[in-house]
Amino acid sequence: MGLGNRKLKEAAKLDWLESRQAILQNAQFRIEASLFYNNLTWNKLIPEDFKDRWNNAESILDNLEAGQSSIEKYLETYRSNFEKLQKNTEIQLSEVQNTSLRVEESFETKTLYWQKIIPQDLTGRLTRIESQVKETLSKVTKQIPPNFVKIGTRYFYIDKSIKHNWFGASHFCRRLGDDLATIENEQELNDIRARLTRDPYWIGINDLDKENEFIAAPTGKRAPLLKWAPGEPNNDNNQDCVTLKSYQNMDDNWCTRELYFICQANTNN
Ligand SMILES: [Ca+2]
Ligand SMILES: [Ca+2]
Repeated sequence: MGLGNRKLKEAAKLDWLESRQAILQNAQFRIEASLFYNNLTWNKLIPEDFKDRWNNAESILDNLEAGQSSIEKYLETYRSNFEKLQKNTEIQLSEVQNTSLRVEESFETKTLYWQKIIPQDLTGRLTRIESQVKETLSKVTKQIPPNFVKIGTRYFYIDKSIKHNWFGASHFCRRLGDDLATIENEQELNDIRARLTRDPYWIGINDLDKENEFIAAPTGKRAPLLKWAPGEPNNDNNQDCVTLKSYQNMDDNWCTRELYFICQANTNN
């Protein structure tokens, strides 16, 4: 082959190489440009403090998860405690209800028992009984004063413990609602004398107002019966009040003497 041809071939090769080189450069440029623009894009898209913010967000998320876990644990404990409390409350309520039921049953049983043994008209019956008792008591106390004995048809109090002068004795009888005794007839006189044990006794007769005019103190009138012991009344040194003895009929005596006495029951008042 001639020199000219060789040169042409070399030139063609050189052109080819140059063209390839140009393509390569172009490609390299495009790659570099692409990288450059990609970096720009990423730099635009990803903020500079991305890592810090990411870490911070992760940290917050961790805390939130931990917090949520705590809350769940708390809620679980709360639910458990609440259930226990509810259960205890139900048990207590049940116990209270049972107790209440037992009390009501017991009360009902007792009420029924009392209703059976206590008559329904108890108050009415009691009031009637009280009224009858009061009436009977009133009659008895009017008719038979306490400590009095029946002699004949009348009642007498024959004192055996306290001594009084005639006036004190009269006062004593009046405090009982009665008077010193006057004697109405000989039978009564004998019956009273038979009961005397601590002679002498005052009776309700005197001549204080007018000498030798013996009156019955309760009435102020002449004594219904005057039955004197022998030699009486002698008004010995001014004797104006009358005594009676078991072994002796009436005798005028000194009113100031301290003696036992006989009261008569005034049953008519
Ligand atoms: Ca006298
Ligand atoms: Ca006398």
